[in-house]
Amino acid sequence: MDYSFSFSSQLEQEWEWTERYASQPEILKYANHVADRFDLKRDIQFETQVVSAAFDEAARRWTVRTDRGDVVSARFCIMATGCLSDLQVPPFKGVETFAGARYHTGSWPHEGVDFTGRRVGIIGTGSSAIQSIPIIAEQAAHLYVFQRTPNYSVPARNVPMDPDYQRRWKAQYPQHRQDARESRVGFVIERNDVSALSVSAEERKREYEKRWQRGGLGFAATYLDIQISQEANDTAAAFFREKIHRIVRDPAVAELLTPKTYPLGTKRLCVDTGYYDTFNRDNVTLVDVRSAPIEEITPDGLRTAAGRYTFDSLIFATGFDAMTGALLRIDIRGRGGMSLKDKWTGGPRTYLGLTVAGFPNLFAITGPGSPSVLSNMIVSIEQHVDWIADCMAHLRAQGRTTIEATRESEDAWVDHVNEVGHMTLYPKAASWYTGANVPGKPRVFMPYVGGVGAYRLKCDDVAAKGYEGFRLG
Ligand code: NA7
Repeated sequence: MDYSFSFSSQLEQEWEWTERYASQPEILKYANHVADRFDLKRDIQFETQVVSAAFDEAARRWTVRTDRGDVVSARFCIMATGCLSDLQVPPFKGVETFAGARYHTGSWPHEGVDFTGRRVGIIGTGSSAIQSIPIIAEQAAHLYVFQRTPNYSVPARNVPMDPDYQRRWKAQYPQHRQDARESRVGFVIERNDVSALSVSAEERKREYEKRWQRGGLGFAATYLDIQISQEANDTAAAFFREKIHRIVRDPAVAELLTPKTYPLGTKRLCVDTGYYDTFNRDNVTLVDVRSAPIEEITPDGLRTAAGRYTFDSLIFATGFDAMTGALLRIDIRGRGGMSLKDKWTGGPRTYLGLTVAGFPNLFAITGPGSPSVLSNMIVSIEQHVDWIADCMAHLRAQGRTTIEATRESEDAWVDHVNEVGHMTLYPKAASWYTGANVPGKPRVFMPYVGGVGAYRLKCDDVAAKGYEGFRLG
């Protein structure tokens, strides 16, 4: 109910969700429904990759080129390229030699894959792996899970949608949407505005248990200081350790599955259905590739520093070049032919996560420096879409042709994003939030952690002040 578009009340009322967490086919059906209902497909060119976008200073327009040879001239260029769309496959030696079927969780065949009777290897244990592993394990003859870093995962407690719940939500949709927009993360979760350290150990355990039973991402909001105090965070981590050891029968496997090297929530908290329990199956082997890294992919499997594993299907659940990857794959050039790649060699720099100094009339939807991946993406996407549309209308009404962030406002925003990020525990994890998962990527905490509601107020305030921090031309 929360993870859906809010721009049309008819759409909200007519669409029926069938589960607490809709699965991929249902989300795809929803996306297609939205596109058809609002007749969007006539404006979409599919199967096309944009290869470059260059700002023509004389014409004050963008020239966009595609891999199909299209050349498009446009006043504005809006990058809606996604934060998690540029697949990441680590440069393992021998990857091309693997003779069996290869998959990446981020580009899964739409018709599905049946692993019945197959021996399968999966590299990675992030959200995508954690959601896939229990399903693949039920089919496969054997599943090898190659884990470098264990993750914290909360049960999803997915259930069929309760019709009464859906009816109640629909009756109060405007209020729910308003609450989401003003919230910290773009959806309303029960928050405790007290420190984890201000209550007794018994009370903490009761509260953690309540959230564990309820399921879902709200766990990280159990106490005010879980994301900012290591000591508070340790209490939540200890709760997880106990849970994992209770679920997983083999204590050595349980220990391997227990995160130890980063605070809870500083890598994206995962949500699963039967993940830890899957490691009690006879046909599942957890392989620690932290102590013995993968050395080579071979035609029939892979070799680590400690042993050989043979399988006939290989799944990369190795994530994405997050937040900047899709943008930088396009040759984007602003004033004076400056490339975005050069400008961002030390990490992304934006004003409000929406715009870049030196790149007039270029907007990024949920760009680095905005709440983006730390929020309900749809709420954040809609906020950016509305802000950009209002901005374009304002320029037209004022007879202006360009808008461009000033260097000073960009510098100040980058400093602010850093300052707030470093008030939290997030930078302690080698996560994709900081670019740590991509070899050679600069280590910068990219999303804005100041909160969806506060960020919206800031963006609205900038607009109300006649686009403060921008130069209008
Ligand atoms: P993630 O969360 O980036 O997970 C990728 C996983 O792949 C993670 O466990 C990585 O371990 C692992 N990985 C990456 N490179 C290697 C190498 N070289 N060797 C071994 N293991 C490796 O991607 P997901 O697709 O699961 O989720 C992305 C987001 O989508 C998620 O956060 C949600 O917001 C939705 P590492 O932790 O780096 O040691």
